[in-house]
Amino acid sequence: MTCHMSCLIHRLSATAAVLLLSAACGGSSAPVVDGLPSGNPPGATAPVLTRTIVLQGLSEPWDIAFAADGSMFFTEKCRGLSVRHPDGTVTRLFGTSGSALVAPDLACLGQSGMHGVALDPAFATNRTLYVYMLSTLQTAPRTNRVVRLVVNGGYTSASNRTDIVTDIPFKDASNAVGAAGAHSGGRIRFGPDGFLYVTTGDNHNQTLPQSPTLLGGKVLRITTTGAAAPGNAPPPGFDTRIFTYGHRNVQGITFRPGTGQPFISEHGPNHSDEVTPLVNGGNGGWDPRDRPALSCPGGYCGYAGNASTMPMTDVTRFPNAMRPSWSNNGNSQGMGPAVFLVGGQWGAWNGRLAVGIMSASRFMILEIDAAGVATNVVQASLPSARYRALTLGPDGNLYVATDAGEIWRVTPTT
Ligand SMILES: [Ca+2]
Repeated sequence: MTCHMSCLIHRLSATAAVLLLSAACGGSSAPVVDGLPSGNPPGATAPVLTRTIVLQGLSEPWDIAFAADGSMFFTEKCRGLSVRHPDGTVTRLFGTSGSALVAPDLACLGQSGMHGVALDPAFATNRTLYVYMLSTLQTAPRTNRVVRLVVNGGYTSASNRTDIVTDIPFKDASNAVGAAGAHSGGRIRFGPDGFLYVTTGDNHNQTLPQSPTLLGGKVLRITTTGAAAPGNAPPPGFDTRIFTYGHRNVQGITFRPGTGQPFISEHGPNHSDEVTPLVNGGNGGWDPRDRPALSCPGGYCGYAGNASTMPMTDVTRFPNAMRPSWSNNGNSQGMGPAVFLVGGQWGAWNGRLAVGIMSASRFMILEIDAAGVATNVVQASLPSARYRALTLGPDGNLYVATDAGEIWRVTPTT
């Protein structure tokens, strides 16, 4: 399944078409100086992108993480965690049979399975990393977990498995609104504060997003042992691992250069995908509980209304809800991962937010002002694909995983 970098190269124009600004933006499209540390030089232009297929023939790759030496970890939803060595060979480290360390409890059902992967900030010395996975260790109901592992110096074995979060809800059975396994979230990333952020989903369960104690529909912020990060400020009575709540199915989390503020990307139902800057203790305003004005199969109203009657950010019920930077102009197009682009090699896109769209199969670049509002949204000229993972490599390039089983290297030149 390994494809050397020379096997397929497409040189693509990044000339981008300006799309409609979101109704949620309401701002001007004037350039904004947003205090990014590297700044964009006057006259910076959008980069030209060169796409190289790094791996192909994978089984639903879900996330990517790099060590500083260029070793590339990646997950496959139904197989587990592997690493691509700098010479291009691949070792299966943790997961189903054939992995160096087998996880007999790894389950794969619907949208769920092995999802996010993140390396410890001290990986170079402690060789520790983390994955998010569906586990059968708790049989009724099964749960999503965050699992900590240690990888040996040669990247050929994994050991010291410790499950640091074991109680993230999972949709164990189909119901009136969809299949089992839906809405598990699953992106994990270390923030610049050194804590691990874990995104979860609502499981098609009406009670989860606003629940103070159940961890679905949340962003967690935890230590490397799974404890609540000091400083988390959810409302009184909440599980203190909760950083923000009131989410639907958070697929991406990334940290703004210069400020460190986390931004998430989130699926909408039949409307309104959202990018949202997070505030510690904040409510994302998603509340799919039953209500008299709507007919809601199974009590889950998430699909029953529209952007007015079942908003992704319900400012009527929750006046202080965190406002999105951008919503998908009233549509849901399957918003997937997001990452801030960093470095002068990105030209005018340095500091902008890249967002992968899955069902609409496109790749978006958002310029976001100092207040967190998207002021300019363009579509990059990359091929149509279901963009599942976006990760910056230590080489300054962007790495992309697609549901078609490929991992791309996207190299910018200006
Ligand atoms: Ca929201």
